[in-house]
Amino acid sequence: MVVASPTQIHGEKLLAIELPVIDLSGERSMVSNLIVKACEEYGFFKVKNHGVPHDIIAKMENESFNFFAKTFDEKQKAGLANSFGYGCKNIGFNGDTGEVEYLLFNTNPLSIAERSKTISNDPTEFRLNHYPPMPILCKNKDSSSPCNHNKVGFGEHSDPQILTILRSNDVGGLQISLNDGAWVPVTPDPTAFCVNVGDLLQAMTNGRFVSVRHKALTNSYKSRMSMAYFAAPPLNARIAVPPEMVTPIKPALYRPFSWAEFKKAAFALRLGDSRLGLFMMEVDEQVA
Ligand SMILES: O=C(O)CCC(=O)C(=O)O
Repeated sequence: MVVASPTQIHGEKLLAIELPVIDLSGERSMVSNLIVKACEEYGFFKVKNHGVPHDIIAKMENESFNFFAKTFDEKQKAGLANSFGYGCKNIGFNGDTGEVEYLLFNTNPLSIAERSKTISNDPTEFRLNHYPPMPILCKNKDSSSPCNHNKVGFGEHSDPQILTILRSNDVGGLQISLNDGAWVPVTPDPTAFCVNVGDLLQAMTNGRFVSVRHKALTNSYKSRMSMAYFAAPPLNARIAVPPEMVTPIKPALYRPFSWAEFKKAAFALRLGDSRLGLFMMEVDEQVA
């Protein structure tokens, strides 16, 4: 069950959300049911006993800190982030910015293809995000109003792919948007992975699973480091809802499209824009 508990962030009380935590070492059908429930209710959940050895994650985190501690000139030698490389503050190609620096990697397609039939064996994206500490300058110290000016590291967005696997160090900052539009912080847990539904999975399930909007704020005195793997299908994959998920009560919400088409549309929009909106059926097209 999901419970919200108050967290104090620089004077302002926000409700932190306890996302469902799913133990992947459990019995398979039970794990599947829990994942479905979490995808329907929150679109976001944590997994433990994921099988990725702790020492590999720790090594990855150390190497990441070493990289981001280098000078700007050194970091730029990794190449530009327009394909795979280093980016700083600019997110995407349409003017979005945030207090974040990042490294984009190619994943090992062969290794992924060995494990999944759905996820593309085209190179997919792996991203390291570093949010340097941003001290909070509180101008009105004498005022009774709360001093809560955490900077936006990574602005509000949903992920376009099928799903994302996100891991962070023990520094909070991730927030998700609930149905009512309220933003709630997610408690960091470096031993778990967060999994979130992406836009494609929302379309493939006719809106049954939700692609949740999320953002990351900077911490005032500690670095947040997150790593995200974005699981996407092959470029020519046709994204369509299976007929059994379409009923007179729940007519098809989205018209079929290819991942290439969706990606192109996503790249032309701002980070926070709704991309699925472009692929929604008109009411008179919605036949069950
Ligand atoms: O750093 C985080 O927790 C969020 C990162 C994120 O949303 C992204 O890389 O798309």
